[in-house]
Amino acid sequence: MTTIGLPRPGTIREQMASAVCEGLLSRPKWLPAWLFYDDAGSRLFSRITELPEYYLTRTERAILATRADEIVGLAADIDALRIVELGAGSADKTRLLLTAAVDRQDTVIYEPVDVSPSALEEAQERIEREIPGVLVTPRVEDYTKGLELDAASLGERRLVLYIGSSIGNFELDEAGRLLRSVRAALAPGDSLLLGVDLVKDRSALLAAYDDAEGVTAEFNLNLLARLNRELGAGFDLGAFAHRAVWNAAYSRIEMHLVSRRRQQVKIPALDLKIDFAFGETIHTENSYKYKPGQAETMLTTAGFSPLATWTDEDGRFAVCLARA
Ligand code: AVI
Repeated sequence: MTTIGLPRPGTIREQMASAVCEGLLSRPKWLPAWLFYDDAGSRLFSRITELPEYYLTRTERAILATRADEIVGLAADIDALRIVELGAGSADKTRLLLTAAVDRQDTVIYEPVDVSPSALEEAQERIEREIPGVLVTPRVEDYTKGLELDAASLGERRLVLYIGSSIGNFELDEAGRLLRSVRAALAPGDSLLLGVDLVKDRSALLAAYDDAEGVTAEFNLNLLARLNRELGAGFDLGAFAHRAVWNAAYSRIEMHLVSRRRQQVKIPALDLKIDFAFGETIHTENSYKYKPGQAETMLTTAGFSPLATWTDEDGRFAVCLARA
């Protein structure tokens, strides 16, 4: 199974078609997690981040709220800071760091990197309106295929943000490659801020990925709804159930869609008829949970020197700062 790695070149529809053929003709069946994030899926993910069970977002936010000045101070050391973010920046967490940078140096350049021009436009409009002193220079780029940054000006340090536990959706070898590509794009003295979710009590993990209101179930099932909308597939959403599993051996939460009955699903546009046995699953996502110290080891292997790690008092989430 590949994970979140974004589609290869070609239109999104072509990429979706090839991912669906590859994943649904495999045993076990799988679909890549990038398929979650159409407009409906992105809206559902925003709702997930506010759920009481989904501790990740609010825990990381609380760490950043307490530590933003310290992080910016360590990253900037002698020079002015330019902040790069992988992904188009969830408003309030990024805002904490940008505000700390503006307090320190009056103006700051913020470079969000994302494949979605509309997400970047929205981030630019919102951030420039809300935080005077921030100049947003968006970059449309798929950072999962290697990051390219212009050389920073003399006397300028870059701080790359990769927060939100996004790294957890990559297989460990893919995550290592991603960190190495970030390191390759940076100059010595630049830094990376990485947010990782930590291993914890199984019941807390399962609740975060199978909430009482059913928003995560809807998010998972939206993947099939998207295939119906965009490929004319014939999935009966009522015939599949959301399942979250804690795979302790791999230290990851897995999300699956379980066939509630024996059935055949037709996707005429792809000339596919997919048979499902009763209880057969489509594996849709992995979300790796790191052991304490694991992120720092991965950062070191990728060529960074870990500078500091901050966690909440229950040790649920870690934010690591490392220097290139
Ligand atoms: C985007 N990513 C960090 C989320 C996670 O927790 O792995 C995606 C998600 N899947 C289900 N809920 C949230």
